[in-house]
Amino acid sequence: MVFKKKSKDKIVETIKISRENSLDEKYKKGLKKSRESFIYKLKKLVTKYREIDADYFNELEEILIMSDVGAQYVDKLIKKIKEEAKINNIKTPEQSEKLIFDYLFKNYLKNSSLEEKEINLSKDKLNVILVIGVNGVGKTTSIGKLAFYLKNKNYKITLAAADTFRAGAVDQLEIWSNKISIDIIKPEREGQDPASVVYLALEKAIQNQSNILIIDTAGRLENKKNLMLELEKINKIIKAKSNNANIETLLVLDATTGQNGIHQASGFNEVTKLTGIILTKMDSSSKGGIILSIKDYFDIPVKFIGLGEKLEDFEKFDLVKYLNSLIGEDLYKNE
Ligand SMILES: Nc1nc2c(ncn2[C@@H]2O[C@H](COP(=O)(O)OP(=O)(O)OP(=O)(O)O)[C@@H](O)[C@H]2O)c(=O)[nH]1
Ligand SMILES: [Mg+2]
Repeated sequence: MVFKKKSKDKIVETIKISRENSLDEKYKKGLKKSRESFIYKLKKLVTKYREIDADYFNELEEILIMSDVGAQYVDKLIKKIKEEAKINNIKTPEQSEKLIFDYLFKNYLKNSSLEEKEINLSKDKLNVILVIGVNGVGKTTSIGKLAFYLKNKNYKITLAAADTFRAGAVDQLEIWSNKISIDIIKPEREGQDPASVVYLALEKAIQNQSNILIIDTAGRLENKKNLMLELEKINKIIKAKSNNANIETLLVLDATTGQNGIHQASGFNEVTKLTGIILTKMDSSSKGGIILSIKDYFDIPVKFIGLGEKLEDFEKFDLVKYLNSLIGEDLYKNE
């Protein structure tokens, strides 16, 4: 049998397409619960209402709030849909649905492009990623996943175990570093000042020419004064020691905690400048709308999402894949 040799371009293209397909699948699987709660209910409105009347809008409001889109955002959205429906003479729930999706899409982007929402990493200088958030949201797990994700993109990574507060936290991060085979800087003694671990880790990351240093911190309930002091100290050291590094401060939020996440984001945002959010446990949540709500409220983009407990259940946040997965149709495309 004679096989026709595929051109290199064609093979590269095939690999690209299959990677994209598996990414789409990952999103669809991870957002299954949210999709079921959101779109199935929305579809019910289509059979229930012939026209978009006051009852329709009341039910729509309830569905959006139950999906954690957030009351303030839902208000804005419903007003906009009513306006647009009037202007464009839209009468049916089917037509209204498309207006809703388009509004969600456009409002997420507001004044910026899709690319601007990505993590800012340079290969020419050190990048420091500081990971913060309250207890148990998935900081340490996300750091393991993020390190794995970035290592696969050929970055050299060092981890800093600056959670010196909880017994076992350092070991937990070390397990990840062993699994992925990357360097980790640990405290020399229990209860050591986290800022001093950051100091050592920066030295080490510069010395071993890492591209990225990812810093794990202790989970805390927002005791603002202490938090502020500690983050201030850590930030000062990063600025002083890191030779003008790119600094990303990522807040980890647990999607299952719903609107409480907004409250947490607000607390941390007052204390330190957040550059992005890692939203974990999307697979366990049926309230995927939280992403839209956070973006609308703070204009802080979700940069990564956790889609399960495995190392590879973690992806860069992609608005198109997210909305398509939530809607259950490939309605939008990445240009
Ligand atoms: N299903 C699911 N579980 C997750 C995800 N991310 C984290 N978890 C789980 O959440 C739990 C807490 O994760 P940790 O990484 O220890 O959270 P943490 O924020 O570091 O916790 P503290 O250090 O105690 O503040 C673990 O059982 C993780 O497996 C996710 O995306 N999906
Ligand atoms: Mg932790």
